Amino acid sequence: MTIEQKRVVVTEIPGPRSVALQARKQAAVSAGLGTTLPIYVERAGGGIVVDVDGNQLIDFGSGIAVTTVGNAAPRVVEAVQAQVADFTHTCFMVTPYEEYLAVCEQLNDVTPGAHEKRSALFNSGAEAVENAIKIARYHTGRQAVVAFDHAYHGRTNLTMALTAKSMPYKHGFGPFSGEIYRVPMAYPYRWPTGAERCAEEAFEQFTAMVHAQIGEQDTAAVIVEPIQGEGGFIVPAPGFLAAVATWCAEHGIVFIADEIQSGFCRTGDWFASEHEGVVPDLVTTAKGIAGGLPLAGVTGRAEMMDAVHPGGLGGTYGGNPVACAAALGAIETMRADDLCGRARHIEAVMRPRLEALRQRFDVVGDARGRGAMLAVELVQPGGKEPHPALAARVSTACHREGLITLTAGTFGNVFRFLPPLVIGDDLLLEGLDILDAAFAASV
Ligand code: PLZ
Repeated sequence: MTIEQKRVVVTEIPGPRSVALQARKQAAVSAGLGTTLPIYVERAGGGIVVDVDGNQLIDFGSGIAVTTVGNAAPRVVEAVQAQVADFTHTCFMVTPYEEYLAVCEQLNDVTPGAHEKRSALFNSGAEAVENAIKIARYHTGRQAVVAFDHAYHGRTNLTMALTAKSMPYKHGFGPFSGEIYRVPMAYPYRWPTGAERCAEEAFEQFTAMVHAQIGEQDTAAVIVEPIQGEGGFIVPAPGFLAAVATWCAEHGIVFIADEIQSGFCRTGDWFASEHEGVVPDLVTTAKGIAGGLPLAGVTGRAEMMDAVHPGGLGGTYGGNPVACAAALGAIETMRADDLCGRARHIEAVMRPRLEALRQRFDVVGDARGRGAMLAVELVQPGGKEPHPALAARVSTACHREGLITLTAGTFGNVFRFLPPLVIGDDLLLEGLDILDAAFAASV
């Protein structure tokens, strides 16, 4: 069923039905699961999410960068319906099926680099990251893994160790997996000596720390998000990623790009690494890959991916046939509808408006990102002290008007935008108007 691409607010947000469901949630669901915006969803498509009270909200979140092709995207629906009627599971490790192969072929094709590649499929981003680390350790025979400040890689034990932020991700959940080391990120806006010096100095610190604290010969992998997601949409200073990747290659260290949030057309390229001219050894993918069905992948150099003994990788559900069918429908949509081009168009529409916000309000310290992965960082007046309270106020104001927005950042002070790439310009502009008004009312 197609949904009219129009914002409609008919009750307070959340409305009475959503409020009742949220009360049921409290009685039935672990309190450990938070809610950004407690409207309960009935249907969604294009740039609109319809709730149980009949409100139609503009979607600037895509379920955290997942519904890149839109919710219930036609090619995804068609592929899933056909597959679910044929068979739903056999376990790829027991009796395999072609859809899994086709997704791996697509991943080998669309990820950066023309070298020989192999892929393996999993269920979630965190599981893909876990497996990328397993493969890197196996291939190198080394143990240490280097991650960056502001990194987010997941909520499982190993990926919590890789994730930088304590609250809410790590607090109380230790002890964490060993042999994980953290180095500073080349974060231009907050680099102590200024953005100009950021790439060079961050690279110097990175090499010095790995050399002194771990030893290159003991380092299995460096893992990095080419644009950091949960950590605040931090775009590393230009040249930094390429320098790290080159240095890793010189020392036999596996360079892993975590493209789980930034991949699949989100930043205007198939993968964010491309913009920096970086060819990672291993790439982790999830989120946008399958239009909302749970699927994740590790793709990389054949000699690394094939190093592991048969049976060393796997899982009951990894590469489930229905999720694979969805991925094939989603990837076809990205190609046929040039969603990378759409992401660049969204940037062309949104960036000037975010830049205008920065000019107008001194509490908007930075406007950044790429493609349809954009953000503003909010700070206290007259300085750079993070301003999470303002981010919360602007969020609430947007939500009340029927605009789904997300925050992010180590300090909770980043307002991020991840619209589905199929959103229409009119909804995009209306969302930006709501944002403007929310800032004007909240600052
Ligand atoms: N790597 C770069 O962005 C997931 C987390 C939401 P999973 N980000 C959204 C939350 O609060 O749990 C993510 C990511 C990057 C890994 C992951 C983990 O992916 O599919 O959530 O396991």
